[in-house]
Amino acid sequence: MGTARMTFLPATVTIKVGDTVRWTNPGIVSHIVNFDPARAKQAGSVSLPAGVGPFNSEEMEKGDTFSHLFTVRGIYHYTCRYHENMGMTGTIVVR
Ligand SMILES: [Cu+2]
Repeated sequence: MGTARMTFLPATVTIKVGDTVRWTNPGIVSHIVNFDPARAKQAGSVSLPAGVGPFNSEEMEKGDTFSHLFTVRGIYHYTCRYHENMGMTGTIVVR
């Protein structure tokens, strides 16, 4: 038993163009990595650099991974579709 940690770790990651980020769900609570502003609970909580289309993971259960190749510079703010209101948000900075 214990308290689930609804967070992305680390919350902010800085990478270079052409790098791939991989998310892993180590816990029993399902998550969806959400880079789609239309699916954000609060306006502005998801934002992408100009010209970047929305994307997201499938539902991630324990042990599932999701990878994305970042090809456009800029700042990406993303959320967990389920736990945005619990503060489960993150930032990818692509330089
Ligand atoms: Cu979540």
